[in-house]
Amino acid sequence: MGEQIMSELRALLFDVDGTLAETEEVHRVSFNAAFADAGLDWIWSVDMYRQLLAVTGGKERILHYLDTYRPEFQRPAALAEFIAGLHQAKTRIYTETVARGGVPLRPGVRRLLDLARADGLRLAIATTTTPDNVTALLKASIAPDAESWFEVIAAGSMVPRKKPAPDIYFYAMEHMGLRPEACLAFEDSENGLLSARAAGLKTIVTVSDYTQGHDFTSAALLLDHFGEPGQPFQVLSGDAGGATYTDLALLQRVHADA
Ligand code: XBP
Ligand code: MG
Repeated sequence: MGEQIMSELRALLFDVDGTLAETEEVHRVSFNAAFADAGLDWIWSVDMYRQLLAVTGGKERILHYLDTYRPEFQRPAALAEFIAGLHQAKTRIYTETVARGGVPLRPGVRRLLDLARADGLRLAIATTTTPDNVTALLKASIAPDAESWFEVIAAGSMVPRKKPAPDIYFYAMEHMGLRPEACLAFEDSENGLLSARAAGLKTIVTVSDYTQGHDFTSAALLLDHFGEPGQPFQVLSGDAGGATYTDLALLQRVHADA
């Protein structure tokens, strides 16, 4: 029987969109504003965007939209540059929107970050979104110095393959010098869960507005949100041991469970 590697919990690796905050609706509105500013009649409805989120990465998502829904669109010769320009415009709109505030953290996120920092747990970000988007959200929704709370902010095209590939999680752990056994990942989507699991990480999932109905079979614990003392979470699958909100004891329990 191989020796079971039992590491202590050293680090928490957080996804961003849908996990730290319900940002995808702001992304969707920003995409539509960029399309309109470019004189394009592309409008991504909520239902359309829910489908498009199967593809991670905004530039990849735009190409997927053209391939799948707009075969008639007269593609410019320099298509990659055209898409990159649209995406840069979208990112500017998104970051300006987020910087104005009004995109709150999801329940329990701030409390969990504060508990982790007080306990000496190391923190990292592992996200598909563009780094500028992370900066805008952390500064506006957590604290002006919040970027320094995270040892690594692994984001977007820092890796060759986006989620569901594990690359972004490997990148974060490599920069922290940690093995997956010493970490927990936090995600909101099927692609994110697949990515974290492929990197060998136990993962807690908090379902978000756009990821209801995804396959979360391999989640160590599935919740509707992290909960607060006065706002109990709902356990959708897994064993929270009777806890009604996420605290370090629950994280330690999930991490220790086989
Ligand atoms: C979510 C994504 C991103 C965002 C849009 O990332 O897949 O593509 O939807 O951001 P995660 P960009 O859940 O891993 O945080 O347009 O910058 O890609
Ligand atoms: Mg996400």
